[in-house]
This record gives sequence, structure tokens and C-alpha cells, in this order.
Amino acid sequence: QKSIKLSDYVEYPFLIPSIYLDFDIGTDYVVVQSSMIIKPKKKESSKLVLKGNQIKLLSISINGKELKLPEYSISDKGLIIHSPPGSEFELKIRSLIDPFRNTSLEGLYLSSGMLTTQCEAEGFRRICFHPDRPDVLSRYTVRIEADRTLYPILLSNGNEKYSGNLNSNNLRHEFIWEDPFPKPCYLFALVAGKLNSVSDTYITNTGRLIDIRIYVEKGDEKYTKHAVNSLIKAMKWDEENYGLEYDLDEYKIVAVRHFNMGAMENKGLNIFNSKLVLADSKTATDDELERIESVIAHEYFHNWTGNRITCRDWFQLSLKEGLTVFRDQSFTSDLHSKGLKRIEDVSFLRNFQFAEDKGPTSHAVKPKEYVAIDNFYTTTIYEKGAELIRMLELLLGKEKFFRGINLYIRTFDGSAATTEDFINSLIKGAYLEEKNCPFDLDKFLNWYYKSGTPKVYINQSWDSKNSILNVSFEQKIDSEKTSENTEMVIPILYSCYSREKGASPIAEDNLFILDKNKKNLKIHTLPGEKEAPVLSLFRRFSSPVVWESDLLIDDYLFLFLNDNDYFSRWDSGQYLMREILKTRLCNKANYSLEDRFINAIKQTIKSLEINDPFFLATLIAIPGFAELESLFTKVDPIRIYRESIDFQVLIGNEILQELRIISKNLLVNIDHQWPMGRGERKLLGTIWFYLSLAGDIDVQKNCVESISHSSMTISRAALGALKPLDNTLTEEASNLFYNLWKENPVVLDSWFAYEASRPHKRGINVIEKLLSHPKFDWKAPNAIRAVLGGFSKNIDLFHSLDGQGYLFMADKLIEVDKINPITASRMVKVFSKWKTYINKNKEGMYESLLKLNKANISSNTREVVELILN
Ligand code: BAL
Ligand code: ZN
Repeated sequence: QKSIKLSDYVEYPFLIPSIYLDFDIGTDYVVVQSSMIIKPKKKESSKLVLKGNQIKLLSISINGKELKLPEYSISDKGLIIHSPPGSEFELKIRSLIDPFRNTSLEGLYLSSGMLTTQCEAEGFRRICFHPDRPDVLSRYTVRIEADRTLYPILLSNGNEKYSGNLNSNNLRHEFIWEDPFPKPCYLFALVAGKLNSVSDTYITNTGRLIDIRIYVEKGDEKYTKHAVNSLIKAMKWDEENYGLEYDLDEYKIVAVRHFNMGAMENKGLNIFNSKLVLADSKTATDDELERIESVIAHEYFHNWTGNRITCRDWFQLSLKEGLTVFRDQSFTSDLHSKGLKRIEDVSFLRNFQFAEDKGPTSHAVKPKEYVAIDNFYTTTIYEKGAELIRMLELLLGKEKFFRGINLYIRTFDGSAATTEDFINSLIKGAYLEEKNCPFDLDKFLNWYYKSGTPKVYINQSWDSKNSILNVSFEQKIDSEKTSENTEMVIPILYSCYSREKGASPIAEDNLFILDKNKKNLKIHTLPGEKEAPVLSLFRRFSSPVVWESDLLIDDYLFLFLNDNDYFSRWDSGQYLMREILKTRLCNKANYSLEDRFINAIKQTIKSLEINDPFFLATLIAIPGFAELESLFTKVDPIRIYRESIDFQVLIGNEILQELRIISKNLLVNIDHQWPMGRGERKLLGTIWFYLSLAGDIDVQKNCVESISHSSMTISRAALGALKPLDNTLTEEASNLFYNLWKENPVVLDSWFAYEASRPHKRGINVIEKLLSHPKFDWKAPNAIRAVLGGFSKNIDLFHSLDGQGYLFMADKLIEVDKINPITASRMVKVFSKWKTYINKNKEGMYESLLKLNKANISSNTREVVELILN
């Protein structure tokens, strides 16, 4: 397939300072008229190339004069005007689109009776003929007319300029919207439908009144409070931390059921997947409430990092996404707990981004080529991209970092920038001159250009005579496809603890910059220190790397009990659990280590108990499944799953008494409203899981009763605790949950995911039944992700050795691809790791991939399938 290369970038030869768009919404189609003012950038003439996909051209004129073939040519990719005027002109195009049969969820489409848009990355070309590239910025005015009864609400970006009826019998009406800020077309949005709104206001730090409106389907208004509160918190936070104020008079959010992404930052008119708007503590878990708060903030933060300053081309995607994820992570950690948020983000990164980097779809934060840009909305662009910004913040220090960000925003406001523009202004703003930068910028830029997760090897030697710990570091980049020697700038935050004095560190949060393949560090400890201190490395997870050190099991146990950095303490426990599971899976179970670890857990429970319940729950949870898979060169998923369950049964049995006592103490706090009581609910859920696994029948029955608890966190924790059992109680709990929520599609998706992912003796028929369930909606990506995504986590069924699970998945993805290639191409990555599995699984996955490859699939899905197969 033809790929697009960064090195082929050329500027668009025209400016389009303003666009007037007119939408006439009918019952079967929509007539779109665009009027663009176009200015050639250079004197020499160049043909005008406009993209278009599934648009019927009705007429085209330049400065009022109709164009005729062959003055232009048209194909299924768009239209070309061969000899446009050499100076400013007006291009008017009348065309027709059919949003009613558009199932791709790109461009303009129908969702539950309302018309809505999704233009990022390349959906605008399904709406009108346009260059459809992010470096063409225009001011938009949009007129929409439609039937008043079917579409009482007509929205677009910016501020409302006019609304009124169109004819004498009042059947049709119109709205005009004006967005004063130049924007790329991927930020264009239009919504038309029967929607109710909830409003609020925000007064900015300069005293401007912003009208906030959340649009939802009738009946859903009661679920919008959390979204409104989150938005107001985000607006305030961005003013206080980045000095960035909202710029329009209105901020609108629309909740849509059928949506490929989580949400979209269209200027002044965010469109959200309804699961990320409609929520309260009765319908959403605490984790979901936090996620909603952060996504609302993320889309809001894009207003500056993404909208006011956008990307020159899609190779720069991480310029806006990495930076905005970094900003939303900082927002959540400021609002809640820095330490816990860091653990959550690292765990996500290790389970998803590291896994991506080890596999066939591994790519750089700034890729050099792609076939379908939709396939690059990945954890590498987003979460690894955010880690790079975080490293810069650490290397520069907060004050300089903000100076740099400030300069970047002042310099590039209203334009389209590159990653290098960002880095250069960050450094210039921080140090005034690039040459003053204390680290090698070119080596830092390797983080953007190279794929793969770097690995750091650490060895220590103790000089007892001088009380100096000598530490040698070596970096290697494993999965980078070239053999060239790549050095990165790896910031390593470290502390060290005296073994004799326990919890108090000798050196705390010092920064060591590993910027060569090999580099040594000398740590001077207290004079007279007899034993080598315990080294705590990569505190706060200071770089997105994996590392291997000569720390001893005793050191990890020490850090698990004493480290004062949330991440490092948690990570020591995770290391020990990974070791335990690794040895079990190699049939060399290390019982003495297991005993010592269980004892450390008991000590931790005593020291933390319910003073820091969330942290305690996090410390005693085992590493994620993908992380466990990554420990092996020949992965046996079924064995890993069973061994991890057995290990958790052991933990449950060994700390039964302790857990029972704590769970009683927790009950008084679980009814508090989010975010209060969150830690207690989290810990209670973890305890239920362990006790239920350990066979505590009272807890199991209590879980069934808790399905109808007024907190969704508790209800879902109860479902989770019963999940591995596959007995009548699991069945009863699941039925109760279904009956409570069968009329709420957002909550019901969590039931679909539960049913698809839990062990079933009844086999694959269960998944088939879910897909033909009357409440299952094939057109809703959330529902597809719930069932097929849930199924991919159903280890016994999906990975069954006869390969039937894989074939079933392939068949279903071929069906999904026909209606929604973006969703199919993302989901097909469930086969990414096929080469790492034991032979039986590997062969089964390979067969399914071949089946997909032979099928008539979209270019989006084909790109991923081919990458995986090669
Ligand atoms: N730009 C796509 C949705 C998001 O990342 O905010
Ligand atoms: Zn984003």
C-alpha cells in the first residue's frame, strides 16, 4: 500500500483565509455549499488540489463563473482545478453528501437520530472538497438549515451569530455560527438534532463570562453535573498553571453514542463519546469518574495545545497529543494524588505502550511514514509522547519549563508547528540560548525519532573504605530496527537509604543524566557507613525505560517497606511479584521468596492499613496481564492466567484475617461522595477479590447483595470479585446487574464487557449470543469494544488451543471492518503478539491473520494486518 512520508512534506501552495459553509439538511441527503477565499502563495501558478471522498459534485465556480470539464477533473479522491487564477479568488462549490448511510463514523453521520461530525484526522474530505490538511488554517462561518422538529438544535464551532425561522409555516429554521479563530478543518464540527442542554457559566481570570452548555439526549440531563464540574476545574487550572484563558464566549460539549474516539476537541464544540460525559457515582465507578474528569480536561486543554497552535502535518501528532496528555496527567495529579496518579500512568504505559513497542506495530513518537493516519492514534503518540514532555520538565526544572512553554505559545499562536519548533522554543524560553542547554538536545530528540523502549543496565560496587557507592549505568535500545548506536538522554532520579537507619534517605531525589552508552555515578554516603546503602532508582518513573540492576531481593523488600516515593515503593512490590510469577511459570517456585513477600504485605497492611487505603490496594495488586506476558519469550497465556490466579488465591489465604479486619473498618467510609471515600472503596474491592478467590462464602454472598449498592464502584467491585469463579453466584450477580441497567446503554456496555471477558464453561456460544443480544448495537464502537475487546481478555476462550477463539475474532472483525474500518483496524491489534506465543497459539493466530489478509478488508485494517504478519 502507498505510504505517506514525512520527507515528502511540501507546503500547500495556497492560503485559504476564510471559508463560508452552508448546510441544507434534507431527509435523504445534505446539500453543502462552500465558498472559500483562496490566495496563491507564489506568483507561478500551481494547480489547486482538493480532497473529496463520497461527495457528489453539483457545481463549481470561480469568481462567479461556472467551471466546466476539462477546466477541472474529478476522481474518487477529490478534484483538481488545473489553472486557478494567479491572485486571490473566490471558489464556490455546491455538492451533496449522504450522512444517513455513512456507518464509518467519519465526516458527517447519523447517531441515534442526530447528525454529528468527526473530522480528525481526515474526515473533512467527506463533507466538502478541501485540501484537508492541518497546515491550512481558515476562519469559518457556518450556516445550517433544517427541519425545526427533527433538528431543533443546530450547532457549529465558535459563537452564535444568528438564528431564525426560514419560511412562513415555520417548518424550517437556520442558525449561523462564526468562529473568529483560524483553525484547521479537522477541528470543524456540526451537530443537528433533538438535544436537551444543561448550562452553567464560568468567569475567567480577566472577568469574561463563558456560557457552558452540555447537550445530551432527553432524560440524560441528570448525568451531566460531573462533566460540568470537571470542565470548570480544568478552566481554572489552566489559568492558574499555564496562564491560559478560554477565548470564545461559549463552550459546548455534545454527548454522542456512536463515536470512534473517546472525545474530540473541535474548537468551542467538543463532541464526546457519551460514556465520557454521562456519569454520576450511581452509574460510573470512581476510576471512570476520574477518567471523565481527565478527558474533559484533556479536550479543554487542547484549546491551546492543539487548536490555537496546531500540527503542521500528521507526523507531528504527538506535538499536540503528547503535550496535552502531559497536561491532563498533571491536572489529575494536582487535583488528587501525585503519587497514585503516577503509578496509574506507569502501569498503563507498561501494559500498553511497552507492549506496543515490543511488537510489530512499534513506531516512533514522531513516525517517518504511514499508510492510514487513523492507525497512529496510539499509546506511543499519546502516552509515550507525554513521558517525553515529563522528562523535559524534570531536566529543565518547573520554572524554566514553564518559561519555555510560554515562549512556544507566544511564538506559534495561530499557526501550525512541528515537534522541533516546540523543543527549540522550549529550550530558548528556558535558557535564552540553545547552547546553554545542559543536556545534548540532539540526543534528546532521539526519543522522538527512534522506536522501542530503551533498556538500562545498572551495576553497583561498594567502596567501604570511603563510604562511596559506585554505580555504573549502560543504555541499550533493544527493539530499534537499525543497528546504529543510538544514545539517548535518560534522566534518572535516585535516592539511597542507609540499611541501618531504615526509612530516612541519605541522598534524596538527585538527578543523574545518562547521556552516553556508559556512564558512572559516585554516591558519597555518610562517613562511617558500613554497609552499602539501598539504591532507589528511576523515582517517579523518571524515564520511560526498562531496567535491570544488581539490586538484591533484600533490597526490593527493603524498598517495598520503606521507600518514600510512591512509584518506587509500588515498583519494588511489582518486581517481587513478577519474580514470583516468573519462577512459578518456570516450574521453579521460590517458596522462601513467596513467604518473605507475604510477610512484607502483612507488615505493609499493619503500617498503612486504612490510613492510605488506595495506596495499600495498589501495593497488593499483581502486575497487569500484558506486563506478565512481556516477561517471557514463549508466552503461554492460559498458564500465565492460571498461575496468576493461583498466586492470588495464595495471597488471599495467607492474609485472610488481616483483610477481614480491615474490610470491617472500611465500611464506614464507603458511602462518601467521590472523590471522598474512593480509597476505601478501592481497598474494599481488592479485599473482596482476594477473599472471594480464597473461598470466603460470606464475602461471595455479600458481593451478590452489593450488586444493587448505590455506588457503581461497589457494585462493579462485587462483580469483579465474583468474576473468576464462574459459579451460580457469578451468574446471579450478572443477571441482577443486567436487570438493573438494561435501559442504560452506557452502563450496559460494562455488562457486555463483563460477560464477554469472564470465564464461561459454555464456551464461545456465549460471545455469539452477546453479539445477537437485542440490546447489542453493531454500529456503536463502545458495544463492539465491550464484547470483542472483552472476549480478547477472556483468556481460556480467546486463546483456546484449537484456535477457534482466534478464528471467531477474525470473522467478526471482517464484519466490523465493513461498517467501521477505524474500529476494526484498532481491534485487529489483538493479534499483534502472535509471534511471541507458544506454538499452538502462534499457529492459531497466524491462521486467523491469513484469513483476515485474504478477506476484502479496508486499507486501514490491511495496513495493520500486514505489519503484524511481516
Ligand atoms: N484529537 C483526538 C481526541 C483527543 O486526543 O483529544
Ligand atoms: Zn488529544
